[in-house]
Amino acid sequence: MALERTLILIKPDAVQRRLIGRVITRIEDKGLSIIGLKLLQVTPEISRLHYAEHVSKPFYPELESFITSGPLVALAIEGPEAITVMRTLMGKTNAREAAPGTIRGDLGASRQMNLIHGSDSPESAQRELAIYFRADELVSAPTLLTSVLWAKEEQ
Ligand code: IDP
Ligand code: MG
Repeated sequence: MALERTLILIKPDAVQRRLIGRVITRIEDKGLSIIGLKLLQVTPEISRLHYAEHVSKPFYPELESFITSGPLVALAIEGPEAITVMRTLMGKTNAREAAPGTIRGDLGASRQMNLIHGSDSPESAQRELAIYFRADELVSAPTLLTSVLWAKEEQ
């Protein structure tokens, strides 16, 4: 099973709503490791880099003004199949349609202000992590819990 890294953003709506702790708790509860963490203000330049696939879409101007509207928290998360595990934990893009039990499903009701970003593939994860973190800002340490969180072949 692949040990993966993924980029998570706790978006400005969640920061404004004082939900940083609750979102991080859900990630920690799942057993994933935080290997990088910072609070920052995204600039229009970073937004265009990050959302390169959406820049030409009609909703991009709104998305840029939302993602640059205030501080956000960037997290580098590591664990077995962390990319898919995080996408499942986040729920569907439109928080109104996201299942109860997911972060978006429980905490939001908007398609745009949907609290959290998570990379959608290994290629995106690598590309996006490099936007927010230098290699020396990531600290991956084995957790003592590994043997009680995952079977040998899952680690
Ligand atoms: P994802 O965040 O679930 O991967 P994407 O389709 O990659 O969803 O869209 C990126 C972000 O752009 C979404 O999380 C959401 O904040 C915003 N967004 C997506 N679709 C729309 C839309 O149709 N209108 C407004 N904002 C949107
Ligand atoms: Mg996406």
